[in-house]
Amino acid sequence: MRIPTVLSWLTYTFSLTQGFPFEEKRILQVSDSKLLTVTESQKLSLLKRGVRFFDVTKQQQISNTYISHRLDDPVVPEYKFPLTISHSEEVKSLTSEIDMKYMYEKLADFTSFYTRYYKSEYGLQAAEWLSSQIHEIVDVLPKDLVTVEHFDHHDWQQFSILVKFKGTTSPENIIVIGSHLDSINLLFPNWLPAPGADDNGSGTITNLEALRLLSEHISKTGNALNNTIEFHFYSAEEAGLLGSLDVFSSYAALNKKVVTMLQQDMTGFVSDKSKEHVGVIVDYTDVGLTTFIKTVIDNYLSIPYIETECGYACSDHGSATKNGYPGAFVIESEFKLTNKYIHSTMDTIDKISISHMAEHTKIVLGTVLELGQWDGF
Ligand SMILES: *[C@@H]1O[C@H](CO)[C@@H](O)[C@H](O)[C@H]1NC(C)=O
Ligand SMILES: CC(=O)N[C@H]1CO[C@H](CO)[C@@H](O)[C@@H]1O
Ligand SMILES: [Zn+2]
Repeated sequence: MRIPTVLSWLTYTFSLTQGFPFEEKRILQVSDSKLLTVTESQKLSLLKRGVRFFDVTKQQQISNTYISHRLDDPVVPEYKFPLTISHSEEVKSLTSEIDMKYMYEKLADFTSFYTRYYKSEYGLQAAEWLSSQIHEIVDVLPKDLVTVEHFDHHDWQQFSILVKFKGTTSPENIIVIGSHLDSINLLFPNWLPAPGADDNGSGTITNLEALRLLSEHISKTGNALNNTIEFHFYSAEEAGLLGSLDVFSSYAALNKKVVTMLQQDMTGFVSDKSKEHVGVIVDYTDVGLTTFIKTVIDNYLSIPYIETECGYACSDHGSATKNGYPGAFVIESEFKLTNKYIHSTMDTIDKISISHMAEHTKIVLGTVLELGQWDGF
């Protein structure tokens, strides 16, 4: 007897229930070799069941004019990453300035939006608020050192935000630090609140604090780093990584050379303080880059890491990989111990450990300063 896989069962179920006839069809990639065509409401029920995917509707529509069902993703080049750290003093002096009070206040503000759902007016307002915070941080720097760009997605209003520090000697090498700014309430995304403190407000604020300290560092030295550093805050992650897919497919079309993409998503929940650790994701991530990230954790954090897996298309680093760029992801803990309140009204700030988020900020600062000055790409 052939045991049906979950996916063939899902495909079968969807062939029976066609959804509302007027609903827009979406094309979802649920594994390396499998596409599904579903309606918006079917897409939501998949999310509710915890199925993760890339929503490749836009990419498929573009590529279908050339080839049908393009599933062959570009191969990720094997870049050389440092095996040891070499900027210890610089990194430690910056991480000693991490300001947990600032992080708490910003997370409180960010989670006070009713929802950050990408199709809602609140979601747009949250993006605008974040953009104003970023401007406050970087506007003190000379204009030629940094730019802030609103990446317009055309099909929905909430934009992604790209902050770019152009490299001094090798600007073509791009190091991306990512997080997503949207949140979702899976029960009724259009109606119910979604504070999204951990998912994924925590990742956004973790990166905002790293951005603040990097800007201070650059302002002191008067120079950007050798390689380009970009902080990306993506719209619409919760709807099938729509925002980051849009950004990285446009980078690939422009032949940009992204040498690192490090994602921060869910950085603030600690289930057992006596065994506090971070979770290094080892499935669907780049081996060389992930090995380097472990070196950063060993050297700069006060807690250890545990290797863990999060499945196909589990966060925005997947969009980088899908476009031929090395991706890595560090989450708040071993996957089975992560926050169970996400995607609901209960994902609130009282369950968040700011000092744990600060540990994640150290990962970002270590990565940025070490790789920003690495000449091996
Ligand atoms: C990196 O930048 C520093 C400071 O601008 C410069 O002195 C150094 O030569 C650069 N390194 C490389 C490999 O270009
Ligand atoms: C991958 C991961 O654990 N990230 C969290 C934030 O968003 C994604 C998408 O909803 C979820 O899988 C996680 O809850
Ligand atoms: Zn989520």
